[in-house]
Amino acid sequence: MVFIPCYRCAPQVVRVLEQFDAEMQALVDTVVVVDNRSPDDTLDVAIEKGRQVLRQCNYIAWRNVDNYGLGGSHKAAFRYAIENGFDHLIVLHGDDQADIRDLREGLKAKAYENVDCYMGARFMPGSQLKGYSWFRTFGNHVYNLLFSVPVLKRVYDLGSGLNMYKLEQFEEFYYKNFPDDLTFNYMMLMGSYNRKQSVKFFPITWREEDQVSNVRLFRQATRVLSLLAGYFFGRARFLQTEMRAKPFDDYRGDIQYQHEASKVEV
Ligand SMILES: Nc1nc2c(ncn2[C@@H]2O[C@H](COP(=O)(O)OP(=O)(O)O)[C@@H](O)[C@H]2O)c(=O)[nH]1
Ligand SMILES: [Mg+2]
Repeated sequence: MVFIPCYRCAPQVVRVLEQFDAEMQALVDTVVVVDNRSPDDTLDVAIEKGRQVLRQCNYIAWRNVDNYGLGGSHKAAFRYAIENGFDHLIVLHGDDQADIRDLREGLKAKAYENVDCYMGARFMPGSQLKGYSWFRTFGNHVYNLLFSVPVLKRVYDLGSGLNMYKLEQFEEFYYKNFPDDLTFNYMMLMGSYNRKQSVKFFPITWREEDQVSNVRLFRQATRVLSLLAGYFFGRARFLQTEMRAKPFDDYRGDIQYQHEASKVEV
């Protein structure tokens, strides 16, 4: 199952859905657009585009029941995928910074088979950055190194917009208390290393064109440092603490549209 988190990215999600050429659609089973209650027409645009272009795979578009943030959207997608018997979950950001086609060779070669977390990386040999500022690139390298210390493994990205997870490892909802905001990925990665899951990075392309980043850089940078310190000193105990500003009992979406492969009415 491919999960596409979206928040106010109508112009970009159209291009994301266009990334799914016939071969890509055949390589996946179901594409799920998860709209985190965007105030604009992101969901409508995604429904219309998906209806047109995703003919060879199943397609679902839902609106989160509440405003769960990016991390909470992940939780909703993981739970849905597990409840519906999927074996792998691919995360592809809805703002068209990453490209699903960077997974094509990996999917064909089943490179994910003996890996729990197959992570797209923007900062490793073979990665390509287009329009990404030197300042953010530098900052990312520093943070990757800092997070490499407690896990004793080389971290090439703390959370890009293209990742693949083996769901068997995520059936237990141990990540429920992880942050619901954009720092979710950092804790998810620390959690994976802490649980001795196998993590493998692969190089991706990443572009910054008309995307509006919702990351408030310095606020997030300090928040992330405090999470790192928490993990460094607390390890498993820290990972069990409540990291959400506003905890939810469950994470669900209201399906607004769905169709099955090649049963599209036009
Ligand atoms: N900021 C933010 N992004 C969300 C949310 N829900 C889903 N997303 C999506 O998460 C992705 C990453 O967010 P973005 O602001 O681009 O972060 P960045 O790429 O790390 O700078 C985008 O595809 C958003 O559309 C949310 O509640 N807040
Ligand atoms: Mg983005």
